[in-house]
Amino acid sequence: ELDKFQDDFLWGSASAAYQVEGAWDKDGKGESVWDVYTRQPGTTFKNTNGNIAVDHYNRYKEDVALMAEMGLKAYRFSIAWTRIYPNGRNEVNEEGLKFYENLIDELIANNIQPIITLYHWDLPQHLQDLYGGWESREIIHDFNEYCVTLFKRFGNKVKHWVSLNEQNIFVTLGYVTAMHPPAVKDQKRMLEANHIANLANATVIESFKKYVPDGMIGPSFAFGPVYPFSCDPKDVLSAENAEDLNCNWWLDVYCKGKYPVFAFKYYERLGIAPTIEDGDLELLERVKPDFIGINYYQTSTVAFNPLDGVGQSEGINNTGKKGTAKESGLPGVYKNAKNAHLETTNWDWAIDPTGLRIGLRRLTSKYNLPILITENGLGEFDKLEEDDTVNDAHRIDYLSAHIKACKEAITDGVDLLGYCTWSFTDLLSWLNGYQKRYGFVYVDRDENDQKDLRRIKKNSFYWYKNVIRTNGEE
Ligand code: BGP
Repeated sequence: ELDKFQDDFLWGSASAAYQVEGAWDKDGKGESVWDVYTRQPGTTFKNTNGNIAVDHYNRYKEDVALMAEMGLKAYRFSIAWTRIYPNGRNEVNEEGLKFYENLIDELIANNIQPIITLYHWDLPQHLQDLYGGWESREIIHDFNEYCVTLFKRFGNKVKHWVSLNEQNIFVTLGYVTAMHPPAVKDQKRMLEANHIANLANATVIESFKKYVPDGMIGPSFAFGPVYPFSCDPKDVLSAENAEDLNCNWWLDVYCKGKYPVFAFKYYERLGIAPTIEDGDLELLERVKPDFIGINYYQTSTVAFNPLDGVGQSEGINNTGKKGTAKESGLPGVYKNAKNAHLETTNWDWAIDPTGLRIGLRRLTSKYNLPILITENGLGEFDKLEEDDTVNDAHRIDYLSAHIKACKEAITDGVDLLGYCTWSFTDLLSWLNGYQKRYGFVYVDRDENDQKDLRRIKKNSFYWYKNVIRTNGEE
């Protein structure tokens, strides 16, 4: 017999500003690094960008009406820093604040709790140009000012906040694989920028407690629990390495204020460990999040990799053709391996609901904090039928299996606050354009043709509506 979801469980769905809003230059908005990056040909799939995205900026009322029809309890969205501070600092743009105020009020009027993400990758370009963005400690002050502006303005209405979305992804893709702006390949710079992001994260969490003492805040981490390829101790050790470098490197800092010993030593041996200044560790140890946010899509399986073995590659498939992800690894440390027990999506992401239960338990044993699933979902090609239906049974199967895993994890003792699917409407996938869809609501557009951006409810819309209505008992 499994435990029930708590009565105030946050059945939600999520998005991010750049991926849905469009209106990239409207009402005083400044340019973000993504506005600029996507203008360079070849940076994204078929050169798609978020200039119009799914036009949520102009259609937010229609979108919230659909959320209300579904009975959604929570909607996680991000605020574009460049709408609030067009240059990232100094001058506040009231029109930007007004847009989010209207959205928040619309959500609350429909009994939907807003969950605000403070940073979902759309850094003001001006700060990138001025001092190198995340590579300068000046950003700590600017990010904090921006956040405090939002805490003061919305803290009385909004109780759940996410500080940084997937710091592990934006620093790795930004500074190691060069697939996100600023598209640099330099591990040392990644580790420095990452340390500064840790300090910024802790600083805004500390501010939050002052301005919104009755709220909750935490970072969202892209969590891929690691499995050893086999029980060969060499594979098991490789999995320990990967877990330390790819998970604990962030989670230990967020939750314990410490870098994991093996990983730090490893970077020290390479001469690239981050520069720790006086007071840094005190700050990181002093500040704890109220919950851990996790974005869960898949587990990773790793095997032994000899010193002359496979090296770092982009390792991803952004074509939608199964089996095209490249091999990737760190020589002498680990390499990624295919898990024969798991099916994958067309983008080679392993489908693993049990991995979610395992991950939730690992986090609970290690950090013992409440957890909010801030993203989980299936990216697929969806087909709009002539009768205006979308049969996304594969998505229903995926989500339903993951919700069951949540229930099992709760029964195991995990303190789970809520579950946000990625995503509510279809939206822009950073590197995969518009063909990789995640929504409950189909949006009629493709890579370079906006068509009419019409919203059409997929079958999963009605299914999730019932999940919410029955509090997960369906
Ligand atoms: C997460 C991001 C989201 C979203 C999602 C799906 O990493 O936080 O913004 O994009 O992944 O990823 P993708 O669009 O690459 O399929």
